[in-house]
Amino acid sequence: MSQPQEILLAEPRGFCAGVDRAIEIVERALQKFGAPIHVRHEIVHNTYVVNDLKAKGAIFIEELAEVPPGATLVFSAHGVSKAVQNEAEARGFRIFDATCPLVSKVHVEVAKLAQEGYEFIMIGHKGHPEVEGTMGQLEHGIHLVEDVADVARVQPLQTKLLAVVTQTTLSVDDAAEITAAVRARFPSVREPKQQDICYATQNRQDAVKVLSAQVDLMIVVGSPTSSNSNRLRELAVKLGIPAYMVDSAEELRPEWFEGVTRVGLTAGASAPEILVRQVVDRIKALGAVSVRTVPGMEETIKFPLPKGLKIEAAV
Ligand code: 10G
Ligand code: SF4
Repeated sequence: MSQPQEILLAEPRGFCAGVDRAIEIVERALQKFGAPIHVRHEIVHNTYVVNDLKAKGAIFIEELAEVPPGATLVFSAHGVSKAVQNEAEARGFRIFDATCPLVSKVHVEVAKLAQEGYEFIMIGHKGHPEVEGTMGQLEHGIHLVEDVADVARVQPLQTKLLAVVTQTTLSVDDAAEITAAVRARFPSVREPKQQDICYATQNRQDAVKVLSAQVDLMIVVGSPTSSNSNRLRELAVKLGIPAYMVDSAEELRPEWFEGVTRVGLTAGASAPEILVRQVVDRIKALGAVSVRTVPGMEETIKFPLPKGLKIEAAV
């Protein structure tokens, strides 16, 4: 007789501090200024979150030309280039910047080192908005590498003042391997004091590593556009566990759970807990009998809201 099926929940999972803050910025802007609030790019890469904010009056756009004069505009958590920032200011919008402070920190570092004459090698995924935003802090001098093979091809103009920066949501292990290849080719390259991959990415990947040793299937809640969610699924697969990413409980397929005793469940940094709860209910309906959390790193970090959206002190 087969054993009863159990669900093991990863900890931490789901929303990070940057996502919490970004969503709160849009919600507070809606409360304070009324609908519509325009948001450049999906505030975070999650279908549920975007649809929920749309229902409350947010309008998501990619081009600033789509935003009417005088409108309130929010930049997504992934950050924007200097060109986008300058254009938005020139068009006179009321702007709230929901760029995660940990992404802004990378932007500041790039600007500071560029002043000192540095050129950059950026490790990241081509076309991702965070990569466009970070590379777009400078007009030139940032070279993108996506993998170890790219490191052999990259051609900086000089190698004396060269620094590495990375996207915040990369695979920690892949980034370490690519950084090692950069170091091998350019031994004097400057590396970030603390890696640019953020605490939330690191903690969610660490939790998947712990969970993968205990389960025979991994489900990741996240949208297809979410880089960090994709990395969680890939990591479980690399560790030898069949893994699927779902945007909602409806996407779960009964055949995935056949013969499975322990199901691991996690969620990307942009995936809300309500979806995790719905996935748990669906897996239970398919036959799982118990749920338990596998304890992991506790997260207490919280970022302040921008000026103008903080709750005003009562007078
Ligand atoms: O993982 P990515 O960068 O695709 O973004 P996300 O919206 O799915 O999750 C939150 C992470 C960021 C805002 C990037 S710093
Ligand atoms: Fe910020 Fe990290 Fe969350 Fe990105 S994944 S929004 S860098 S905390």
